[in-house]
Amino acid sequence: MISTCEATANIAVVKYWGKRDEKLILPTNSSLSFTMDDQLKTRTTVMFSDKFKEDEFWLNGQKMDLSDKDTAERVVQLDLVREKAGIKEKAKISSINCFPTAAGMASSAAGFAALACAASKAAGLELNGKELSILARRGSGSACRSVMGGFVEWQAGTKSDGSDSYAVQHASETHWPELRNIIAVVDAKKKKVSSRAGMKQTVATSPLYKARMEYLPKLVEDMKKAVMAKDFVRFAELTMRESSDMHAVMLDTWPPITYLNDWSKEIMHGAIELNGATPIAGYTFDAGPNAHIYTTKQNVGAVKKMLSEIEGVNKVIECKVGAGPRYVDDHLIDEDGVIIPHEFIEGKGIVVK
Ligand code: 2P0
Repeated sequence: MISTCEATANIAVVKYWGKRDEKLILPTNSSLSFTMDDQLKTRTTVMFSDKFKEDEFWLNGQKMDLSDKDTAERVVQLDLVREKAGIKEKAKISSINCFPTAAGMASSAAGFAALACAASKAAGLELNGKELSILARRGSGSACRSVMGGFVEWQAGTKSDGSDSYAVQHASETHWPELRNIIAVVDAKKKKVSSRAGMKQTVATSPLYKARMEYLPKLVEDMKKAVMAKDFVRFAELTMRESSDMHAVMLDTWPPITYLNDWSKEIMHGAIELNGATPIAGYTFDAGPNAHIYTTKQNVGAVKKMLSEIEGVNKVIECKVGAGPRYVDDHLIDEDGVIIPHEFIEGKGIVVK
Protein backbone atom coordinates (compact mmCIF):
# COMPACT_ATOMS: atom_id res chain seq x y z
CA MET A 1 0.00 0.00 0.00
CA ILE A 2 2.55 2.52 -1.20
CA SER A 3 2.56 5.01 -4.05
CA THR A 4 4.74 7.91 -5.14
CA CYS A 5 3.62 10.75 -7.34
CA GLU A 6 5.32 13.80 -8.80
CA ALA A 7 3.12 16.84 -9.48
CA THR A 8 4.03 20.38 -10.51
CA ALA A 9 2.91 23.89 -9.58
CA ASN A 10 0.55 25.89 -11.75
CA ILE A 11 0.54 29.60 -12.45
CA ALA A 12 -2.89 31.19 -12.82
CA VAL A 13 -3.77 33.79 -15.44
CA VAL A 14 -7.25 34.31 -13.97
CA LYS A 15 -6.71 34.13 -10.25
CA TYR A 16 -8.49 32.46 -7.35
CA TRP A 17 -8.71 34.92 -4.48
CA GLY A 18 -11.75 34.30 -2.29
CA LYS A 19 -13.80 31.43 -0.94
CA ARG A 20 -17.53 30.87 -0.61
CA ASP A 21 -16.91 27.93 1.76
CA GLU A 22 -13.83 27.85 3.98
CA LYS A 23 -14.06 24.20 5.02
CA LEU A 24 -14.73 22.61 1.65
CA ILE A 25 -12.48 25.17 -0.10
CA LEU A 26 -15.02 26.40 -2.63
CA PRO A 27 -14.04 29.52 -4.59
CA THR A 28 -16.12 32.60 -5.40
CA ASN A 29 -14.96 32.53 -9.04
CA SER A 30 -13.63 30.19 -11.69
CA SER A 31 -9.89 30.45 -12.40
CA LEU A 32 -7.53 29.52 -15.25
CA SER A 33 -3.92 28.36 -15.13
CA PHE A 34 -1.10 26.60 -16.91
CA THR A 35 0.52 23.66 -15.16
CA MET A 36 4.31 24.07 -15.13
CA ASP A 37 7.07 21.66 -16.09
CA ASP A 38 9.26 19.50 -13.83
CA GLN A 39 11.35 22.41 -12.62
CA LEU A 40 8.54 23.19 -10.17
CA LYS A 41 7.75 19.68 -9.00
CA THR A 42 7.04 18.03 -5.68
CA ARG A 43 7.56 14.32 -5.11
CA THR A 44 5.31 12.69 -2.52
CA THR A 45 5.19 9.12 -1.22
CA VAL A 46 2.22 7.83 0.77
CA MET A 47 2.19 4.48 2.57
CA PHE A 48 -0.72 3.01 4.53
CA SER A 49 0.14 0.29 7.05
CA ASP A 50 -1.42 -1.34 10.09
CA LYS A 51 2.04 -1.04 11.69
CA PHE A 52 1.61 2.74 11.94
CA LYS A 53 0.06 4.03 15.17
CA GLU A 54 -0.69 7.51 13.86
CA ASP A 55 -0.51 9.56 10.67
CA GLU A 56 2.85 11.20 10.03
CA PHE A 57 3.70 13.93 7.52
CA TRP A 58 7.34 14.60 6.61
CA LEU A 59 8.06 17.63 4.42
CA ASN A 60 11.57 18.29 3.05
CA GLY A 61 12.93 15.81 5.60
CA GLN A 62 11.25 17.46 8.59
CA LYS A 63 8.42 15.94 10.58
CA MET A 64 5.41 18.27 10.51
CA ASP A 65 3.28 18.90 13.58
CA LEU A 66 -0.16 17.43 12.86
CA SER A 67 -1.57 19.01 16.00
CA ASP A 68 -1.15 22.32 14.14
CA LYS A 69 -4.65 23.22 12.90
CA ASP A 70 -3.61 24.44 9.45
CA THR A 71 -1.49 21.36 8.70
CA ALA A 72 -4.12 18.97 10.09
CA GLU A 73 -6.87 20.60 7.98
CA ARG A 74 -4.82 20.02 4.87
CA VAL A 75 -4.12 16.34 5.46
CA VAL A 76 -7.87 15.77 5.75
CA GLN A 77 -7.22 14.19 2.34
CA LEU A 78 -6.04 11.05 4.18
CA ASP A 79 -9.39 10.65 5.98
CA LEU A 80 -11.30 11.24 2.75
CA VAL A 81 -9.24 8.54 1.01
CA ARG A 82 -9.67 6.06 3.89
CA GLU A 83 -13.41 6.63 3.87
CA LYS A 84 -13.68 6.09 0.10
CA ALA A 85 -11.45 3.00 0.15
CA GLY A 86 -13.02 1.52 3.30
CA ILE A 87 -9.67 1.17 5.08
CA LYS A 88 -8.56 2.13 8.58
CA GLU A 89 -4.75 2.00 8.33
CA LYS A 90 -2.74 5.03 9.36
CA ALA A 91 -0.47 6.67 6.81
CA LYS A 92 3.00 8.07 6.45
CA ILE A 93 3.57 10.87 3.97
CA SER A 94 7.03 11.91 2.81
CA SER A 95 7.17 14.88 0.47
CA ILE A 96 9.96 16.97 -1.02
CA ASN A 97 9.86 20.12 -3.09
CA CYS A 98 12.20 19.55 -6.01
CA PHE A 99 12.88 23.16 -6.84
CA PRO A 100 15.21 25.67 -5.30
CA THR A 101 13.68 26.53 -1.93
CA ALA A 102 15.29 29.93 -2.39
CA ALA A 103 12.92 30.49 -5.28
CA GLY A 104 10.09 31.25 -2.88
CA MET A 105 7.61 29.56 -5.20
CA ALA A 106 4.18 28.63 -3.94
CA SER A 107 4.50 24.90 -3.41
CA SER A 108 1.10 24.02 -1.97
CA ALA A 109 -0.48 23.40 -5.38
CA ALA A 110 2.17 20.86 -6.39
CA GLY A 111 2.29 19.32 -2.92
CA PHE A 112 -1.41 18.74 -2.39
CA ALA A 113 -1.96 17.53 -5.97
CA ALA A 114 0.83 14.97 -5.49
CA LEU A 115 -0.67 13.98 -2.13
CA ALA A 116 -4.13 13.40 -3.63
CA CYS A 117 -2.70 11.21 -6.39
CA ALA A 118 -0.30 9.22 -4.17
CA ALA A 119 -2.74 8.73 -1.27
CA SER A 120 -5.61 7.54 -3.45
CA LYS A 121 -3.39 5.12 -5.39
CA ALA A 122 -1.73 3.78 -2.21
CA ALA A 123 -5.21 3.06 -0.85
CA GLY A 124 -6.06 1.07 -3.97
CA LEU A 125 -8.45 3.65 -5.45
CA GLU A 126 -8.58 4.39 -9.19
CA LEU A 127 -9.89 7.96 -9.23
CA ASN A 128 -10.65 9.88 -12.41
CA GLY A 129 -9.47 13.45 -13.04
CA LYS A 130 -12.59 15.02 -11.55
CA GLU A 131 -12.38 12.94 -8.36
CA LEU A 132 -8.65 13.64 -7.97
CA SER A 133 -9.25 17.35 -8.47
CA ILE A 134 -11.96 17.44 -5.79
CA LEU A 135 -9.67 15.55 -3.40
CA ALA A 136 -6.67 17.83 -4.09
CA ARG A 137 -8.90 20.90 -3.58
CA ARG A 138 -9.42 19.93 0.06
CA GLY A 139 -5.66 20.31 0.69
CA SER A 140 -5.31 23.63 -1.10
CA GLY A 141 -7.64 25.29 -3.61
CA SER A 142 -5.02 25.86 -6.29
CA ALA A 143 -3.93 22.19 -6.02
CA CYS A 144 -7.12 21.11 -7.78
CA ARG A 145 -5.70 22.66 -10.98
CA SER A 146 -2.36 20.79 -10.70
CA VAL A 147 -3.86 17.29 -11.09
CA MET A 148 -3.98 18.03 -14.83
CA GLY A 149 -1.38 19.23 -17.31
CA GLY A 150 -1.68 21.97 -19.91
CA PHE A 151 -4.28 24.75 -19.76
CA VAL A 152 -6.76 24.15 -16.95
CA GLU A 153 -9.93 25.74 -15.60
CA TRP A 154 -11.09 25.33 -12.01
CA GLN A 155 -14.83 25.61 -12.44
CA ALA A 156 -16.14 27.36 -9.35
CA GLY A 157 -19.43 25.44 -9.30
CA THR A 158 -22.55 26.48 -7.39
CA LYS A 159 -23.42 23.44 -5.24
CA SER A 160 -22.96 23.69 -1.49
CA ASP A 161 -21.36 20.23 -1.25
CA GLY A 162 -18.61 21.17 -3.74
CA SER A 163 -19.40 18.28 -6.07
CA ASP A 164 -19.30 20.62 -9.10
CA SER A 165 -16.16 22.53 -8.07
CA TYR A 166 -13.21 20.90 -9.84
CA ALA A 167 -10.71 21.41 -12.64
CA VAL A 168 -11.09 20.51 -16.30
CA GLN A 169 -8.35 20.56 -18.93
CA HIS A 170 -9.07 22.76 -21.96
CA ALA A 171 -5.81 22.04 -23.79
CA SER A 172 -2.88 19.70 -23.19
CA GLU A 173 0.75 20.77 -22.82
CA THR A 174 1.24 20.33 -26.59
CA HIS A 175 -1.36 22.98 -27.54
CA TRP A 176 0.96 26.01 -27.35
CA PRO A 177 4.50 24.57 -27.40
CA GLU A 178 6.19 27.96 -27.80
CA LEU A 179 4.71 29.33 -24.56
CA ARG A 180 7.18 29.97 -21.74
CA ASN A 181 6.93 31.24 -18.19
CA ILE A 182 9.99 33.18 -17.09
CA ILE A 183 10.06 33.34 -13.31
CA ALA A 184 11.98 36.26 -11.84
CA VAL A 185 12.76 35.71 -8.17
CA VAL A 186 13.15 38.94 -6.23
CA ASP A 187 12.43 37.70 -2.73
CA ALA A 188 12.44 34.18 -1.36
CA LYS A 189 11.23 34.90 2.16
CA LYS A 190 8.03 33.40 3.53
CA LYS A 191 5.14 35.82 3.02
CA LYS A 192 3.78 37.72 6.01
CA VAL A 193 0.10 37.12 5.22
CA SER A 194 -0.86 33.62 4.05
CA SER A 195 -3.09 33.33 0.99
CA ARG A 196 -5.71 31.62 3.11
CA ALA A 197 -5.91 34.44 5.66
CA GLY A 198 -5.48 37.19 3.07
CA MET A 199 -8.28 36.11 0.75
CA LYS A 200 -10.68 35.70 3.67
CA GLN A 201 -9.97 39.28 4.72
CA THR A 202 -10.47 40.53 1.15
CA VAL A 203 -13.90 38.90 0.82
CA ALA A 204 -14.92 40.36 4.18
CA THR A 205 -13.74 43.93 3.69
CA SER A 206 -13.02 44.98 0.10
CA PRO A 207 -15.71 46.98 -1.75
CA LEU A 208 -13.71 46.64 -5.00
CA TYR A 209 -13.91 42.86 -4.69
CA LYS A 210 -17.63 43.02 -5.55
CA ALA A 211 -16.83 44.74 -8.84
CA ARG A 212 -14.16 42.10 -9.53
CA MET A 213 -16.73 39.34 -9.11
CA GLU A 214 -18.99 41.01 -11.68
CA TYR A 215 -16.31 41.34 -14.30
CA LEU A 216 -14.51 38.00 -13.90
CA PRO A 217 -16.98 35.65 -15.70
CA LYS A 218 -16.49 37.53 -18.98
CA LEU A 219 -12.73 37.65 -18.44
CA VAL A 220 -12.64 33.86 -18.00
CA GLU A 221 -14.38 33.44 -21.37
CA ASP A 222 -12.15 36.04 -23.09
CA MET A 223 -9.00 34.42 -21.67
CA LYS A 224 -10.07 30.96 -22.83
CA LYS A 225 -10.67 32.29 -26.35
CA ALA A 226 -7.26 34.01 -26.44
CA VAL A 227 -5.43 30.87 -25.27
CA MET A 228 -7.30 28.50 -27.55
CA ALA A 229 -6.56 30.83 -30.52
CA LYS A 230 -2.93 31.22 -29.32
CA ASP A 231 -3.46 34.98 -29.59
CA PHE A 232 -0.45 36.05 -27.51
CA VAL A 233 -1.09 39.80 -27.69
CA ARG A 234 -4.62 39.47 -26.32
CA PHE A 235 -3.55 36.80 -23.79
CA ALA A 236 -0.71 38.95 -22.45
CA GLU A 237 -2.83 42.06 -22.02
CA LEU A 238 -5.62 40.15 -20.25
CA THR A 239 -3.05 38.41 -18.01
CA MET A 240 -1.34 41.63 -16.93
CA ARG A 241 -4.62 43.43 -16.29
CA GLU A 242 -6.00 40.51 -14.28
CA SER A 243 -2.87 40.39 -12.12
CA SER A 244 -3.26 44.09 -11.38
CA ASP A 245 -6.95 43.64 -10.61
CA MET A 246 -6.22 40.97 -7.99
CA HIS A 247 -3.48 43.09 -6.42
CA ALA A 248 -5.86 46.07 -6.42
CA VAL A 249 -8.43 44.20 -4.32
CA MET A 250 -5.62 43.05 -2.03
CA LEU A 251 -4.67 46.69 -1.46
CA ASP A 252 -8.37 47.57 -1.05
CA THR A 253 -8.59 44.99 1.77
CA TRP A 254 -8.64 46.30 5.33
CA PRO A 255 -6.08 46.19 6.80
CA PRO A 256 -4.39 46.43 3.38
CA ILE A 257 -2.43 43.50 1.97
CA THR A 258 0.58 44.17 -0.24
CA TYR A 259 2.60 41.40 -1.80
CA LEU A 260 4.38 43.35 -4.54
CA ASN A 261 7.63 45.13 -3.72
CA ASP A 262 9.61 47.81 -5.55
CA TRP A 263 11.40 45.19 -7.67
CA SER A 264 8.05 43.73 -8.75
CA LYS A 265 7.01 47.19 -9.92
CA GLU A 266 10.32 47.67 -11.76
CA ILE A 267 9.64 44.39 -13.59
CA MET A 268 6.12 45.53 -14.49
CA HIS A 269 7.46 48.77 -15.94
CA GLY A 270 10.32 46.96 -17.68
CA ALA A 271 7.83 44.65 -19.39
CA ILE A 272 5.50 47.50 -20.38
CA GLU A 273 8.45 49.35 -21.94
CA LEU A 274 9.65 46.18 -23.69
CA ASN A 275 6.16 45.54 -25.02
CA GLY A 276 5.44 48.87 -26.64
CA ALA A 277 2.19 48.59 -28.60
CA THR A 278 2.44 44.84 -29.20
CA PRO A 279 3.00 42.76 -26.06
CA ILE A 280 5.65 40.05 -26.10
CA ALA A 281 5.71 39.64 -22.32
CA GLY A 282 2.69 39.18 -20.04
CA TYR A 283 3.53 39.30 -16.35
CA THR A 284 1.46 37.97 -13.50
CA PHE A 285 2.13 38.03 -9.75
CA ASP A 286 0.69 35.65 -7.17
CA ALA A 287 0.56 36.23 -3.43
CA GLY A 288 4.20 37.32 -3.44
CA PRO A 289 6.61 39.70 -5.18
CA ASN A 290 8.14 37.24 -7.68
CA ALA A 291 7.18 37.76 -11.32
CA HIS A 292 5.86 35.10 -13.68
CA ILE A 293 6.32 36.41 -17.18
CA TYR A 294 4.52 34.54 -19.91
CA THR A 295 6.22 34.91 -23.26
CA THR A 296 6.97 32.84 -26.35
CA LYS A 297 10.14 30.97 -27.28
CA GLN A 298 11.40 33.59 -29.73
CA ASN A 299 11.15 36.36 -27.12
CA VAL A 300 12.77 34.58 -24.16
CA GLY A 301 16.09 36.33 -24.86
CA ALA A 302 14.50 39.80 -24.83
CA VAL A 303 12.65 39.10 -21.57
CA LYS A 304 15.80 37.74 -19.90
CA LYS A 305 17.77 40.78 -21.05
CA MET A 306 15.16 43.11 -19.57
CA LEU A 307 15.35 41.17 -16.27
CA SER A 308 19.15 41.20 -16.25
CA GLU A 309 19.01 44.99 -16.03
CA ILE A 310 16.94 44.91 -12.84
CA GLU A 311 19.21 44.75 -9.81
CA GLY A 312 16.73 43.03 -7.49
CA VAL A 313 16.28 39.95 -9.68
CA ASN A 314 18.18 37.16 -7.89
CA LYS A 315 17.28 34.22 -10.06
CA VAL A 316 15.53 33.46 -13.34
CA ILE A 317 13.81 30.14 -14.10
CA GLU A 318 12.51 29.37 -17.60
CA CYS A 319 9.54 26.99 -17.50
CA LYS A 320 7.50 25.30 -20.19
CA VAL A 321 3.94 24.10 -19.81
CA GLY A 322 3.90 20.69 -18.11
CA ALA A 323 2.02 17.43 -18.64
CA GLY A 324 0.68 17.04 -15.10
CA PRO A 325 1.25 14.41 -12.39
CA ARG A 326 2.98 11.10 -12.95
CA TYR A 327 3.58 8.07 -10.77
CA VAL A 328 7.19 6.98 -10.17
CA ASP A 329 8.86 4.07 -8.38
CA ASP A 330 11.43 6.14 -6.51
CA HIS A 331 9.70 5.99 -3.14
CA LEU A 332 10.74 8.21 -0.24
CA ILE A 333 9.69 5.54 2.31
CA ASP A 334 11.19 2.03 2.46
CA GLU A 335 9.35 -1.31 2.64
CA ASP A 336 9.45 -1.24 6.43
CA GLY A 337 7.80 2.15 6.55
CA VAL A 338 10.99 4.04 7.40
CA ILE A 339 11.52 7.46 5.82
CA ILE A 340 14.49 7.27 3.42
CA PRO A 341 16.79 10.22 4.20
CA HIS A 342 16.94 12.45 1.15
CA GLU A 343 17.47 16.02 0.06
CA PHE A 344 17.06 18.11 -3.06
CA ILE A 345 20.30 19.50 -4.49
CA GLU A 346 20.12 22.03 -7.29
CA GLY A 347 21.55 20.59 -10.47
CA LYS A 348 21.46 17.04 -9.07
CA GLY A 349 17.80 16.52 -8.16
CA ILE A 350 16.74 14.29 -5.25
CA VAL A 351 19.74 12.73 -3.58
CA VAL A 352 19.29 9.81 -1.19
CA LYS A 353 21.60 10.27 1.80
C1 2P0 B 1 -4.09 31.33 -7.70
N1 2P0 B 1 -3.36 31.98 -5.39
O1 2P0 B 1 -5.12 31.30 -8.38
C2 2P0 B 1 -4.04 32.37 -6.60
C3 2P0 B 1 -3.34 33.61 -7.04
C4 2P0 B 1 -2.51 33.04 -4.89
C5 2P0 B 1 -2.72 34.18 -5.79
O2 2P0 B 1 -4.36 30.02 -5.23
O3 2P0 B 1 -6.51 28.54 1.09
O4 2P0 B 1 -2.72 28.31 -1.47
O5 2P0 B 1 -5.07 26.65 0.34
O6 2P0 B 1 -7.09 27.28 -0.98
O7 2P0 B 1 -4.55 27.67 -3.08
C6 2P0 B 1 -3.08 30.61 -3.40
O8 2P0 B 1 -4.07 30.09 -2.61
O9 2P0 B 1 -5.10 28.82 -0.90
C7 2P0 B 1 -3.65 30.86 -4.73
P1 2P0 B 1 -5.97 27.77 -0.08
P2 2P0 B 1 -4.05 28.60 -2.05
O10 2P0 B 1 -3.11 30.59 -7.93
